[in-house]
Amino acid sequence: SSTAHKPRGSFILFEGGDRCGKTTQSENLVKHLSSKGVDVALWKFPDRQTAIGQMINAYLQGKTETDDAAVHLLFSANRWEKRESMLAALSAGQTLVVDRYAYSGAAFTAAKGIPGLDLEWCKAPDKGLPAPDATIYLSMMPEAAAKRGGYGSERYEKEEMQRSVAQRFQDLRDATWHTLDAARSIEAVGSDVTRIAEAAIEACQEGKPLEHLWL
Ligand code: NYM
Repeated sequence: SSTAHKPRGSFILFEGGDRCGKTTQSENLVKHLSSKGVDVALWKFPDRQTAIGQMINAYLQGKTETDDAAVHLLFSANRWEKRESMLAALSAGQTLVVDRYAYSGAAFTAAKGIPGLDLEWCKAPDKGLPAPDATIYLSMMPEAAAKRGGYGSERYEKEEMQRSVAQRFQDLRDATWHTLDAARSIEAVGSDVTRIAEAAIEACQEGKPLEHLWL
């Protein structure tokens, strides 16, 4: 079209179990896109800087015990409190590369297997949040992930839990979803990531509207 309006940025999400390489891949993608002149920022959830994020951080580090439903709602609130600045960045034309989001929220809580906290319950508080344009799921067998220098010491970083999380992620697959075999080299995974991200950015430039989660 002939409008002078700047096209919106794209929302590119990385999801996966712990130690699947999300952080490396998201950082490499941001470096690559910046070098090509793309206006891009790296975001990460949980955002441990906010007051809510500090409560989440204490829980993950085992310093506090929080009811499972309550902590689930804190993770969700931590996304809602960032919603406005997320929408502002995207509409200003900035592409956001995001390390974890609502799919992690639903997968990790549902993986606990607590009666009542099923996948539908877990998805409910995130309904209406900005939806990603592309979700890059880095798939890796928990056994292989564990061999990558071992899991850390945070809550959930156990093979059994990770297997359950991987199953819940499968139930969350949608039209934005791209599964990559993350057991390959950083470079091999990275070239797939670049291709998916560039296609998502192009679609947004061509006017693809931003969608909302799980309505
Ligand atoms: N996590 C992350 C959740 O349980 N719910 C959520 O909504 C989100 C975003 O927190 N084990 C879990 C997944 C991870 C941990 O770890 C955050 P990291 O290493 O900062 O991505």
